[in-house]
Amino acid sequence: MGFERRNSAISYNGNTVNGATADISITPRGSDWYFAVCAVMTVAAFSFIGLSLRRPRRDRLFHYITAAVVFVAAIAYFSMGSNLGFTPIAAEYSRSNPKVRGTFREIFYVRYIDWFITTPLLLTDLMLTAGMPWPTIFFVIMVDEIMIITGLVGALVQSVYKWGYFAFGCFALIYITYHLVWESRRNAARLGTDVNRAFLTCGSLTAFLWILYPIAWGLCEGGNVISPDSEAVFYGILDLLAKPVFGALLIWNHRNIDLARLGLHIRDYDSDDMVVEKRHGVGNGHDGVSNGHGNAVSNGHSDGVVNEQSAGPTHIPANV
Ligand code: RET
Repeated sequence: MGFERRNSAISYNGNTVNGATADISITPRGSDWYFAVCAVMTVAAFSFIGLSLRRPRRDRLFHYITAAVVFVAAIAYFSMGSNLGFTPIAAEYSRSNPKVRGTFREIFYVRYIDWFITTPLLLTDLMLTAGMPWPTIFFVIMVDEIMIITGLVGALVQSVYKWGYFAFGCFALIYITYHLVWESRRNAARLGTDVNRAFLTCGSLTAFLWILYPIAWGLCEGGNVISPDSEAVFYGILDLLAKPVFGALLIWNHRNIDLARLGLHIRDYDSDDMVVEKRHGVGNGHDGVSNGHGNAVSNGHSDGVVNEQSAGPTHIPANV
């Protein structure tokens, strides 16, 4: 190509791990792509945090959940770009295509660690938007964790039994999809047109994308049909859509939705009547809807200790 390739992560970290050498593995181009996705995730993470600072602390729930998702993804993508976070696994199927010919395929288990942390957060984002009760959210997350772990174990198994794990994972995904497209959708529809629109936008994106993940798995870790570089692109595009794009849509759609309408009653010291009452002699006039700067000063620990005697029904406006 006429220029010196500077990404030497693969030669640096090598393909030999746990006593085996992955001969079906990413090339420097795959590594470049992983690093590029890492960069996008990082920029998205700081953007979501930046946006959160424009809101009062008690309105930042969706910013924080979504920022956590992309921070975790950024680190997973850093690992994969660096040719780390994988183990060589003997491929069940030997292919003649030179791109996937070989004995040991590079299996990135770090992907599943990422998903184990981030998919419950994405489901929380969605199901809180739909105003679902927490026991339902809890159980759907448990099923989600079964899905991710069966995918991981299946990817690490080299015999045909890997498809058994895959099948468990697919059942779990069917259950999750049912909850999103049926139960949560119906619940969101009752909460108003703007909540409904927020849920439909993000929920349908999720339902569509999540179904593509097992297809990618079948072609990559499962069937060894497409190369690790193509695997990087396939999962990479899915992850970009499912995390930063999903997150931006979610945060945008939530801009005018009061969390109380979703059944979320979040209190902040600045808007807590009892605390304001105690403090108001000090003349500290922070209002709950200010930009959040200076909140750190106003939530001194002495304020946090609520004086039982003052816990009467007196309502003093937060912005006295
Ligand atoms: C696996 C294999 C086992 C069967 C199924 C899977 C589904 C995975 C999904 C992953 C979603 C990941 C997301 C990541 C965040 O960005 C584990 C591939 C059904 C749906 C959304």
